[in-house]
Amino acid sequence: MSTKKPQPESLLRVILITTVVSLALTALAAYAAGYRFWFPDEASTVAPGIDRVFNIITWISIYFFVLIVILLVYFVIKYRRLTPDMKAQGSTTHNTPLELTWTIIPLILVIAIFYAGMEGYLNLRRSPLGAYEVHVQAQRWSWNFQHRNGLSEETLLVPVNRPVKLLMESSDVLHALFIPAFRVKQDIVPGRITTLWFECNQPGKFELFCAEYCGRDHSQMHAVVEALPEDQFEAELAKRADVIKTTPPEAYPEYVLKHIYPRCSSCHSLDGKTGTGPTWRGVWKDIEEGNVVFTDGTKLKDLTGQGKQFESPEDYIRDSVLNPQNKIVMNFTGAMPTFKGQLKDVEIQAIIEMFKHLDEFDEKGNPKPGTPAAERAAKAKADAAAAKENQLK
Ligand code: HEC
Ligand SMILES: [Cu+2]
Repeated sequence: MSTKKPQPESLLRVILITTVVSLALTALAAYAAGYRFWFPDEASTVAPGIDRVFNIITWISIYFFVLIVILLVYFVIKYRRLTPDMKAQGSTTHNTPLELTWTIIPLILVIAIFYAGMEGYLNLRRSPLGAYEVHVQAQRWSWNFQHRNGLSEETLLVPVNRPVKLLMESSDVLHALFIPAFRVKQDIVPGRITTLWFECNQPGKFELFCAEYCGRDHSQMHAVVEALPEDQFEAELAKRADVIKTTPPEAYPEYVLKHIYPRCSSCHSLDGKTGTGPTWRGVWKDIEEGNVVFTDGTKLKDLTGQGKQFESPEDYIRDSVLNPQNKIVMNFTGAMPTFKGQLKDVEIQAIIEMFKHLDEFDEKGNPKPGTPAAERAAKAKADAAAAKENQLK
């Protein structure tokens, strides 16, 4: 049997045909898959550009994958060993046009990809002048977003069609703020302020994650970005900053469970289960009676009273929130971050009220039937419905 040495011309023809076939296959797949089928909404000004670069790189990779696999299979079959005594043949060692082609085309491609990537990167690093600034505090395991008017929340309220700049700090370990719909992500490093900017282009609610997965509960650091049209944004900002002021003291427990507890919930449960921190179920009784024991063997009872470390049980709660490292509860570690500078005096007041009335709420933080809290909730619901009715008229 005569074994022909492959001719460079026939090889070139095969490669050319395969190239065209795989290009056609890739184009067909790209068309069938639809544009950005694997992504959430493009809700920021930079999102379309980032998706474009991502898609181009992905489809180039898919194209070369198809091309190489087809050629590979073709060559494996065509040049297989036909008989046991068949000898391996010498192959073409050099083909200048072919080598130039596979050097120059990829070179052009990677330069284009680098240019597109660098342009997008530089744009993301430099925030536009006059951006609306929000201070972000990341800590184990929650977010706090602080606005200039004093509003401090675990939801990130932002205006639509206006650049927003986040000034981000961490109270403890590395975190990373990631808003998939905006296609932005930035590490937060303890001891320095990192920044991130975006311009949201549509009203709505978007997910915010911590993308730093080296630690226990970064995956629990969910938050929501709420984007409002500029005119509504200012009004809502003012309204929310004042909610605690307009909340009557008897409604403090539900205020805390709704607005402050999300910042504590990753460590403190309401259902009696021990987490990173002690559960809050029934804890007021222990605090009031001084039955809390600390790691150094001291008992709260012996530390509470006039002139002692804690003036009163209430003072112990206040101190636990502001100086959590002061006294560590037995069987726990000093994992709690301080909330100094984040919670106003009135909010700490409210937290103390919440502890005292927690038995009126179930393990989800909803008022139990028949309690004053349930009556207030029913009344608030009726008021809201009436207000809506009025608005419709
Ligand atoms: C990262 C986890 C974590 C978060 C978040 C957290 N705590 Fe704690 N907390 C702890 C741990 C651990 C302890 C027990 C050790 C200690 O005494 O510091 C504790 C203890 C306390 C105590 C004393 C309880 C007792 O049984 O004596 C209070 C009060 C408290 N936390 C309130 C809060 C409030 C209010 C928030 C939210 C605004 C909060 N904590 C957020 C971890 C956390
Ligand atoms: Cu984190």
